[in-house]
Amino acid sequence: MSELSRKRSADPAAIEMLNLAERKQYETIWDRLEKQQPQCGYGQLGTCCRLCTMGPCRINPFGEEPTHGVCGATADTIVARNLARMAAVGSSSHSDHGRGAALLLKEVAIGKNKDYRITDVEKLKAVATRLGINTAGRSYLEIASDVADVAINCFGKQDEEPIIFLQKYMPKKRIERLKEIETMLFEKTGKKMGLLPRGIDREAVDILHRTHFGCDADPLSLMMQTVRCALSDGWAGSLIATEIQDILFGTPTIKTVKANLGVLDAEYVNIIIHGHEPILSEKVVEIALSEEMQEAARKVGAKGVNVAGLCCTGNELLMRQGVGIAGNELHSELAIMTGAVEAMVVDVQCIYPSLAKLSNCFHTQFITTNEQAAIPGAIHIQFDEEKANDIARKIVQAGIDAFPNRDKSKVYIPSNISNAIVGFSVEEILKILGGSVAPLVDAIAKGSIKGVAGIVGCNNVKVKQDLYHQELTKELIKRDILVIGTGCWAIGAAKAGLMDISAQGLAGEGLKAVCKALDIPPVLHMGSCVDCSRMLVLAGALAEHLDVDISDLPLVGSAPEWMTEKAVAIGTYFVGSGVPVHLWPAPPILGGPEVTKILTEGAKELLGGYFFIEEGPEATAKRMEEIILEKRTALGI
Ligand code: XCC
Ligand code: SF4
Repeated sequence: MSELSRKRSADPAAIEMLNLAERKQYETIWDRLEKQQPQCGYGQLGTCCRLCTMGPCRINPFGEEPTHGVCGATADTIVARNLARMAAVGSSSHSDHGRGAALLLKEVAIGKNKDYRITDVEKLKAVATRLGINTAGRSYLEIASDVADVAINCFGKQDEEPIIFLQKYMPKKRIERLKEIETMLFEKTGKKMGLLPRGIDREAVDILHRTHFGCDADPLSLMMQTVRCALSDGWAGSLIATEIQDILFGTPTIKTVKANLGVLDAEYVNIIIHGHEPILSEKVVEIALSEEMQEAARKVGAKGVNVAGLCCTGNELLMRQGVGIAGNELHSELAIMTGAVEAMVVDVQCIYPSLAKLSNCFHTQFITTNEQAAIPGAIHIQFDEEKANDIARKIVQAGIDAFPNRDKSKVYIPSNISNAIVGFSVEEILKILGGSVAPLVDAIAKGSIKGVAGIVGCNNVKVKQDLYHQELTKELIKRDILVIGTGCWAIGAAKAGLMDISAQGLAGEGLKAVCKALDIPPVLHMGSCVDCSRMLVLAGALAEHLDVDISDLPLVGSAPEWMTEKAVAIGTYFVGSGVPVHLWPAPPILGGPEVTKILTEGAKELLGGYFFIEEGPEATAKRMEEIILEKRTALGI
């Protein structure tokens, strides 16, 4: 039986839990994938359409009939519309998260919300200054109110100007390049194809509109709007989430944390927070760790309350508060199966509906809190920022109340636990570099670091959990490529010990020397998925320092186990920002040869960033290194 588990995950803790699942007959996401076989080939190629009720239509991939949908749509039209919609959904998820942060900042600034406060005034002033907001002689609440207004305006403004956050954060050279492409495309085709986003909400709605029945059928124009929408996520929606969360909860600082299921403690009330928004999770941590709640836990026979994170809200907590992380996305069912989780508290995104049913096999309280992610079978405790303290108390109490119902005979916590050094916000990176990116640029110019690879994205049950993440990361650092990243990749890397200082030993000589001098691991945790914006800001700082475009830099991205629509948005905004991005598994575009060509070759020529597909960590690392060397040669280094 362990044979099967070993095929499913590279994480020893997961393998143990999968063995247990098999013994106890708990159904897992891996089992459900098997039941879905064979999966639809049209869907995999992207050539099925159900945008109207004359369909569903599908296109024969072998060039035989049917070659067109009922309305006459080609495979490329169908593929392009489907991909555009994926990016719109992904961008909207990140950006709506950013909106929540912006609205909360406003409420705090005007004194309407008393349950939250501004933690990082220095960051507030830095963001305000960058946005051109006057800070001299003003109270920090006045400044915060203005920052919130600028952010909120990015969502709903109706003029044609690029979004303010993008204007103030994206390097000038990239903005100019995007403008040039817009002009060039108009001159060449006579069609208006915009790349600079006007409003966050608008660009997603634009995609919904243009992919409605009987609108845009042109793959190129659909793909350009997809890039525009994704850019509104990277340089505004997600960036707003990151910047404002830093203001509210503090900019991450370097710290050592623990990762993997071993962070759960059998003697404590264990509360896992899963999802994405620190507005909920920060509060739950604050309340759970209060003396009042610790005492309440002791009263029911526990040693106290232990909080652990999962997925991206877990990343937010570990970056800012040093809270241990129980695992990445594929750990969410496994964590409940330990039988030691009193409450799994979730907000939005990446939460399997299956968790409700699985929780019923245990005493675990599966608590949903957000009206945008209600799950049948869960206990819903509606979260409300204005009553955050009271509601968080109720949530933590529900966990404590469940402790006496724990069935000790069902408890099994794998002992696996790794140390990880995390907290690499751009601010911290600059601090360790002595205040400017110059030392990093020098190390790259000298070749001790060949370039920088950003790895992001999910676990995908179709890929052996964490294997690609770990092996690719190791292959890259071995080649003297500094690896930075976010999301479930970061958790996978942390669990594998790749963010421990000892990982320096796995790096090539050049990278190792730099990491030793700076006392950092060769693999840097930059946060949650919305924090991919931190990587954009870092890339921007490098580009401005050298007075080049981002696309000139020896940077490359990868999402080697991706699965969500948010990952499509992230990949696309990196491409739109000039960074080549590797994807595995292949996105559902291969049924559209023209779309595939636009996103690979076409994008390379136009944007400098482009997608490429490669299978296997070694082949991918090799290709990523080649790209970096190509960029180095062009820079003359
Ligand atoms: Fe993917 Fe974001 Fe979700 Fe993990 S949590 S599964 S999007 S990597 Ni952000
Ligand atoms: Fe078929 Fe066209 Fe309707 Fe799509 S939009 S389902 S291709 S008729």
